[in-house]
Amino acid sequence: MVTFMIDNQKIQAEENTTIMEAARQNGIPIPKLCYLKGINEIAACRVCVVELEGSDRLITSCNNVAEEGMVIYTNSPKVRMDRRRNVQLILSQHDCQCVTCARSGNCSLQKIANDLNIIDIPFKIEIDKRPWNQKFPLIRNSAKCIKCMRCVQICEKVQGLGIWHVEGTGSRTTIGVTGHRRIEDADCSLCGQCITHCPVGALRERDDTEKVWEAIADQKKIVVAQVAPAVRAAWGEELEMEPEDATVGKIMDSLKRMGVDYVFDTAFSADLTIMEEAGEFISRFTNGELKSRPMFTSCCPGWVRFVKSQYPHLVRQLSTAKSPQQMFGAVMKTYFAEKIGVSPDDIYTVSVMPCVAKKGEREKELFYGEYAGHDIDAVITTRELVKMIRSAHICPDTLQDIESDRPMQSGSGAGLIFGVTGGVMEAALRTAYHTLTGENPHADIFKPVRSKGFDANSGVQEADFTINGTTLRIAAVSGLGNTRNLLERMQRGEVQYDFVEVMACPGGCVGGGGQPIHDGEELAHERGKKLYGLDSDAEVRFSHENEDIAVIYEEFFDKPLSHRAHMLLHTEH
Ligand code: HC1
Ligand code: SF4
Repeated sequence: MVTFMIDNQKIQAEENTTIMEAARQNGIPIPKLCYLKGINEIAACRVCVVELEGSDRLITSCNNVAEEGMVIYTNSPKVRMDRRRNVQLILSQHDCQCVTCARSGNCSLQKIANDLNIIDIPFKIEIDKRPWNQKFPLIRNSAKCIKCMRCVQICEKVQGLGIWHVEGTGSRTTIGVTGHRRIEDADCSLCGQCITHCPVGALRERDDTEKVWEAIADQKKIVVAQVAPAVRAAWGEELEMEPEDATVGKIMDSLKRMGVDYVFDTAFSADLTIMEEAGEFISRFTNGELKSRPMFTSCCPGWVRFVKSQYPHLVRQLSTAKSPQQMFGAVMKTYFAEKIGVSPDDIYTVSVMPCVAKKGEREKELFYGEYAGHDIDAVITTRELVKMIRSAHICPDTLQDIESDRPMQSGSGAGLIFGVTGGVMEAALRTAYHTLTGENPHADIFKPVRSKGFDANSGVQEADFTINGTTLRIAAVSGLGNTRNLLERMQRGEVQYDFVEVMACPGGCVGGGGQPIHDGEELAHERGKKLYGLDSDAEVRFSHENEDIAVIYEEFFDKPLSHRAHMLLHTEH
């Protein structure tokens, strides 16, 4: 332990604790912009400066450790002057048009500038405005970039891709796409982690809300929406709702009030995915095709983009089952269109997802009879959903819990846990067990694949399960850096698996790149617990026991892996 003073308060901390962390533990917040624990501790912004008695120069608190006998001031006149000047310098290179910024009201720079009462910028304004492909799902606005390096570090250290790099030096330092490529030619997985870790509005998703409003206003279109599992675990955060109040039923109500005609829960099509994927796994596992082991899940489009660019030889090992988003779109434009007696062309499908890569996934085509189009017409993120609720002037307090529409109404607990790392695997094993043994396991026996907590560097869960005398070797991994490590270990022959689940975002979809942003605070684990709670309270916890799934097979698909199922529910990657 070391003992020292911060702001005239005697403090004790473990050795090697940074000044910032020791202050935080004692209720003394030190402002920061670039710092991200364990990922970005480079003091690029110099907002966290503090004064050390006996030293002429101010020091940064994020990367200097507290030492015995230090006397530190976090808010002395010298500190305040320097901190203000540092923020003013950052503002002199920042497009300060806050009212039209996607992050207005949730911007760390706006907050610190306000906190420090900065009302003028006494420096020459120099904004770096570069062109960007506005059609790409990930949008970068160089004029807002504060060169904090968080995007560079997250993409490199956590996602193992290194799409961003530093260009230039001194006041001309900026961030660009590595290799001076265009973003569409880089290997961006569209995981969106650089967006959720950006402290300002330099990175965001492409806004697709106007497309949805236009479809709603179009009298000829029947707008049919689906809501992903992980959205319910996070949407209330930005609306300051209590977690227990922010139910999926209220999302359904908000969509209906905006003018959406039909609303559905993606948990239904997650169950459909399980029926197809568990069937596919058992067939691949039992036909002795050793070369195609392990089979990889394919419902996460960030992972699919990653494997295609980084490990193309593994693409054939992806499950051919479409993701729940795409399956639901296909079902809405065929089975559902027939049910309500309209043509697929009249249906406009919208999905509400915690994800940016889903905007890329929707570009895949769907052909059905005369129809040539897409499973999904528009994808909005959880953040865009909240913006639509706000722009429709809907007061969250007035929302009611309403059910999703019929006939694809119910989703099982297994479908709900798709939104958290390990959940797809658990759901698939529950149904595979039933297929192999003819009976249900206890719903929680595959719990070992659940993540124990959020840690960007330990996102792999491994387990062996013996069913009917056959042992299955399973892994579930989240975060693309962790995924790369796992694939390398597999290629070196250090580990062998039969079935592997991969989610691009740390923690799974609950930590998705389209979820509400809390300035680098990781909420994936907390949100995941909410989905596990919904699963354990669910009446139906097995995809194969979902009665609406039984009906759709009976009326339309016949059985898993049938010809029609292959046409509509499977894809080539
Ligand atoms: Fe996901 Fe999925 S779980 S990928 O995270 O398989 O986005 O929630 O909708 O499609 O169900 C996301 C979540 C989501 C799909 C499902
Ligand atoms: Fe990297 Fe993901 Fe951002 Fe793409 S979206 S640049 S892969 S962090």
